[in-house]
Amino acid sequence: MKTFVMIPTYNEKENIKNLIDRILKLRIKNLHIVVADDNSPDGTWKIIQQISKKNKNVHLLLRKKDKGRGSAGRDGFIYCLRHGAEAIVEMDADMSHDPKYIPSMLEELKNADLVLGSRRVEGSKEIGRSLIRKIVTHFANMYIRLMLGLKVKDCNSGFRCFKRKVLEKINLDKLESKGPAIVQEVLFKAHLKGFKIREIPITFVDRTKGYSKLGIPQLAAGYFMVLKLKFLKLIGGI
Ligand SMILES: Nc1nc2c(ncn2[C@@H]2O[C@H](COP(=O)(O)OP(=O)(O)OP(=O)(O)O)[C@@H](O)[C@H]2O)c(=O)[nH]1
Ligand SMILES: [Mg+2]
Repeated sequence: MKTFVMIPTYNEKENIKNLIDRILKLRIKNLHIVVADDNSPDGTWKIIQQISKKNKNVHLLLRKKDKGRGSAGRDGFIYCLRHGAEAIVEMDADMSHDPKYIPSMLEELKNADLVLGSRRVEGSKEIGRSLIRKIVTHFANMYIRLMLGLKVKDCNSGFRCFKRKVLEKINLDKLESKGPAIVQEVLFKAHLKGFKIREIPITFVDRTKGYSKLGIPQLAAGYFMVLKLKFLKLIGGI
């Protein structure tokens, strides 16, 4: 099965090489990696470019316009579909998502259309997160589940594995979120299309290198986007 791992990056020079090495070490057959980098000022893209020169399965998608976690994710997904991906794994570059779970996610894809690496099912763990951050995530998760009528336990997981047909069906060109709310938007749209979603437990480790791009403005924009999605659904806009 042709599999693409899609990683959005912004200023991840301390993490990206290590992450790519660890994914390649899994030696998964027919695996490609595409990194959607927004022309990071720290030169992350140069590192990816160098690796891609030596390894034809590593691809750099260098984006210079329409920056943001959301549009980078969208373009990354479009790249995967155009290059014939049958399964697509989405993950962060900051080492919070351990590549060791990729084989189990791909295995679970036999029983589902979308598999989430979840922090909220039996066997999940979170390491290194402050209490305040855990509380914020807990309430964000409750709010999203309630507003969007989602059944899954971890609505905020950016570590997940899609069958090609899920990304084909959700109309990537029409995604609203320019920022990190794309994670919830894609999940919501997959849910509305009736795809089967399953969660597998992961141990999530807070980033130790580089810095988080998720601040209060991004969180607020995310809450607003959830409201907007609910409204669009009510008026039949999605
Ligand atoms: N291309 C692109 N990638 C981004 C952008 N913002 C964040 N990312 C990447 O998206 C992933 C998640 O971003 P993080 O900053 O770790 O945010 P988070 O995981 O939601 O929040 P933390 O839990 O605090 O780390 C990382 O791989 C980032 O490098 C952006 O504007 N453009
Ligand atoms: Mg992170």
